[in-house]
Amino acid sequence: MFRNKREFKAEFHRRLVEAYGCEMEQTSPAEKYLTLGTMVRDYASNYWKDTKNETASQDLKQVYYFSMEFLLGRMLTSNLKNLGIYDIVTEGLQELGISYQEIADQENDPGLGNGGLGRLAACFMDSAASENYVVNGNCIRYRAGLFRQFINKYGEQVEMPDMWMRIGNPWEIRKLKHAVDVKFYGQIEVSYDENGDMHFRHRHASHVLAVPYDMPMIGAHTKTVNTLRLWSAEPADVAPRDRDYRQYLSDVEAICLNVYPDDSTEEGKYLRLKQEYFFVCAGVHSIVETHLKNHPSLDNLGEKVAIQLNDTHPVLVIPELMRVLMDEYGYAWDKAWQIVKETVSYTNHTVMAEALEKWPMQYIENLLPRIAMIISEIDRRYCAWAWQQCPDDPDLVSRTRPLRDGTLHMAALALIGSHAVNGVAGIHTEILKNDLFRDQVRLYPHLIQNKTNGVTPRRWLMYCNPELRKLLDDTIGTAWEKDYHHFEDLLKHVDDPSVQEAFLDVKQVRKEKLAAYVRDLTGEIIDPSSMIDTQAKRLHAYKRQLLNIMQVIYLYQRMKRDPSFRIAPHTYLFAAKAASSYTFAKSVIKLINCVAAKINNDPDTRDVLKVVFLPNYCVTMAETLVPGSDVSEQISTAGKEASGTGNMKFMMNGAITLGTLDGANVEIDSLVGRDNDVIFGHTVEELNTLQYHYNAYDYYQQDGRIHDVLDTLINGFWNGSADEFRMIYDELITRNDTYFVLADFDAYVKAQEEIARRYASRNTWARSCLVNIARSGYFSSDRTIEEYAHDIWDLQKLHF
Ligand code: NTF
Repeated sequence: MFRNKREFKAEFHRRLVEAYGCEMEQTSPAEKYLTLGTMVRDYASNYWKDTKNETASQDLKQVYYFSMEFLLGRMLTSNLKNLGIYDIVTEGLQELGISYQEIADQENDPGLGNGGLGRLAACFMDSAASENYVVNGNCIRYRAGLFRQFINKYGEQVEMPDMWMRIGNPWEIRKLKHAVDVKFYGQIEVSYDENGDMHFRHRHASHVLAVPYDMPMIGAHTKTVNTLRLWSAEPADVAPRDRDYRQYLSDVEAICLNVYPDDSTEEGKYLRLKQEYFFVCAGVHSIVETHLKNHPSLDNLGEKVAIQLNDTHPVLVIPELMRVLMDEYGYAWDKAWQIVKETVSYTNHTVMAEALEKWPMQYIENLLPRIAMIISEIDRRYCAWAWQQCPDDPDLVSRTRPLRDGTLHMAALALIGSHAVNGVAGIHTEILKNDLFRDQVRLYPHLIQNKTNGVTPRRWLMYCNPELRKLLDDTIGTAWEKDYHHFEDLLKHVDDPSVQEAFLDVKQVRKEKLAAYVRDLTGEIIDPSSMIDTQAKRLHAYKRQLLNIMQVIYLYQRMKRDPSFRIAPHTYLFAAKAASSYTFAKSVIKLINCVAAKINNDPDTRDVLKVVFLPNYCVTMAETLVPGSDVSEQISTAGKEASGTGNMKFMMNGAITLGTLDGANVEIDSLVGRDNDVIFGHTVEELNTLQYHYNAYDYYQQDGRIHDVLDTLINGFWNGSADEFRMIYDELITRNDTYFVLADFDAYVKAQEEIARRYASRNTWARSCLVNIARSGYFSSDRTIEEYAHDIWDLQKLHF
């Protein structure tokens, strides 16, 4: 492997010519990217091998993080910087007359997720490797990603396939030797041996071959390289039984075609269940295979392996591991159950009722007959046990058992089969304990714990905002880069005017970069000296992008009506994908775009008010959007956003949170104090009372601002059609405003006024931003991973 710039240049040149059979100058940027990516992967391969060997020789416990999503973002820069070879490579390329940026821009974001849950998994992979914990990912290799979002001339979202691997994926390695046979459908034949023991044979199954592709997860400034294993479905070498051959091929193909386009509602699709079992079965098989290479039996599996279930999507790990232990390795039920519970733990990421997965048992009986038998037995044993625990509350059993009215409740199964369950922010965990899983807390008082989410400060500060990194290095030294506690060293400097000025300069540079990005992407010109206020996250009613755009409409109407009223220049940026079947969310996107089209073209207001919707929000966009924003919109209905992680990224880059007391905003608020954020709106407790007497129509009647804003939704003001946004109007008025948008409107307008007031005093504003950065160390995913390792996984670090 290359050790310096000279060797890098020679090797890069040699590899390009050998791979493409032409002069280096004739290769395309994509070919250069693939070559460079492959070189970097190979560079990491020695460390990768060492990590595997050392894990085995130190007989270390390792974690498998099962997640349907890993929203990695581009890997090239992150890998180069984590490996410490960024300078060698970029300078080497420059000497060869090649632009690094042009090469880096060839990389597509891997289409392996939806939103927060998948991005969290990616931050965890970075932190675990960087902290020398052996944590491997287990996921699906989706070929067409989620979707690429495009906005048409009517302002509507259009979905296009995200063929992210079209140019190839240099990071992955196909590992055919570890392929796994996964069985669906068929029947279970039961027989008894001479001892009376039962045996189960899966007959007439439809076989699918799960082929793993491994991606290295490279730690920063360490030799630890973990594995993200992506499973790909291929036709098996077994004749399909009783089914049409071409149908079989297309059924297999469908399994890894795309990510379910929804991170908050469960569509209940059969294919989704197939995906879930597919990657669970393959993942469990490879864990067992690896374990048995180094240990004589599976008796100590729970001591050497931890399996983390990222939400309920992989919960079939519980019955699948039972199946393997009993049917393939002859364990009795009780011993197998003990091993499963020791091994498995579960993270809940949402309390939204529609997002809590439920499956008709009939689907499972049909698709996974042996798994269905095991689930029924788990349910039967659970009922018998729980009945004895709480004889005073006979209904408790029926409220908490996994099988209710022929439906499998995945969260209930996860709770029973795990030794630890966690929420993702303080308030969320309290809601789990006091509300969603209240009954289970009676049965297992110590089961539920909190692990507040985090984000990796490498991708989300050091690499995406080098200007801020330099300011921190110059001000407090570099200790914060390796130890998140040292972010707080900045507190000593927040009152220093020269640091404040330097921060404002950094922000200005980042805002100019963002403005250029917005112009290239949308053609819109935004003013980099205006206050840039950003809401970037999936589009969902509870996140209330609607409240945000309503406030914009209100400002516009007020300025139109009263020429003496003018705001300081504001730019409102939105970026959000809506699930393809989520009509309401798509309607909000259209509203934002229609509002933007009108306001941005109005000479009366366009110098002070600008609205831009940025299409196709993704990790790469966030890397420019977050550092360039002044205000971080975190305005979900209290109690609905489990944590949020965008809030942490904005904070880390010196944006001020404008938010409700929801998710991790609560912790941000207690860390920075009310002088350094703007909090508004009803609290969870207040909403718990208000819900019984809430009447949205009263707000419409009594608040002229709300009245005027809502009327534009049904009078054709935005695009000439009176019915275009009636659905939104009806949700607020006829359906009584499920997410209390109108109840929080007044407070939100005042909060916007407050933040504008603060923004006007540049030095106090800068001071607040610095306090936010200083306090953001707590939200490093290095801290979160330490807590999982200590409290849930009982995991030791790898020593090199
Ligand atoms: C999301 N959940 C939550 O909605 C976010 O608040 C949270 O920050 C992330 O998880 C990460 O914990 C989901 O995506 C899902 F799928 F559970 F709905």
